[in-house]
Amino acid sequence: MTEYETILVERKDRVGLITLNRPKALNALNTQLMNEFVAAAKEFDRDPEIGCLLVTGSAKAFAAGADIKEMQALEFAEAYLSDWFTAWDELGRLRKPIVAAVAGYALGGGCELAMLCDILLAADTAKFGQPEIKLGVIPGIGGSQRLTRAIGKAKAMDLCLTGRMMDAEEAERAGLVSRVVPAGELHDQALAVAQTVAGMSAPAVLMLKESVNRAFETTLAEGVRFERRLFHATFATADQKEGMAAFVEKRPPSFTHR
Ligand code: CO8
Repeated sequence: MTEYETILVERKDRVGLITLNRPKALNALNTQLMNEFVAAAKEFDRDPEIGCLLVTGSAKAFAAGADIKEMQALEFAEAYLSDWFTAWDELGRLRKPIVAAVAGYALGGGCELAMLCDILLAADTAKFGQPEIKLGVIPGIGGSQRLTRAIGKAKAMDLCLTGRMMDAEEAERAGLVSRVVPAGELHDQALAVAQTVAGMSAPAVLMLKESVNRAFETTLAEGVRFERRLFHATFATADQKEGMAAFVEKRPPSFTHR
């Protein structure tokens, strides 16, 4: 497996684990980290032995945002012409589900990275925010869009315009995260969630992710039609036969991901 400097990469059965690893900078997302992260995530996405990705940081920070020291001297033309930080968009195009396990700070680009994932688990120490306004800029990796879709306009405006942080309990109440767990249990619980997903039929998992995401891109009628076509398509898989036979025979299914 490729060697990286800013992330740690491990396989845990069918789960591909990526740990952000710039502890001295609270996992600030610089260009190197972005390139390494996206490369590792794409490698897992292509790997037939991997069914789900898991992304995490440290106890103190998931990621404290894009690297301010790297951005400080950037000029408009340079940022615009290089389409700076565009590689993060590729993460949103991966087909396998990504679980984010967030402890500590998830700010700015860190919150945006978490929102690019599909299932968000938060430790009770997690703090989310889009503090870019305090630096004289605005979110740039989709924060103003994904946060608004996740928690609604009122709270998104409040968070983005004041730059305040929201704790894990508020994030769960607002619908940004699906579960809050004690910090000491975050890793095990997130891994268990990722392993559960990775153990499901891979074709069904990919169709499901695609179908849920379609809800953000289309009308209800079109979305339901899209889902129905994929539902019909699941009957072409061996896993549908196995899953339903296992239910009838009162045994656990053994999916072949075909
Ligand atoms: N960038 C660079 N370095 C950082 C960052 C960051 N975002 N966050 C923390 N660090 C560094 C600090 O500079 C410090 O380094 P050093 O020891 O060398 O001085 C080290 O990490 C530890 O940080 P602190 O001493 O500040 O730790 P505290 O516990 O006192 O505070 C905080 C923790 C509250 C998280 C604080 O560090 C902080 O406010 N960080 C900045 C948070 C922020 O503003 N994030 C948003 C960044 S902007 C952004 O993400 C825009 C994304 C859009 C990009 C779009 C591209 C197209």
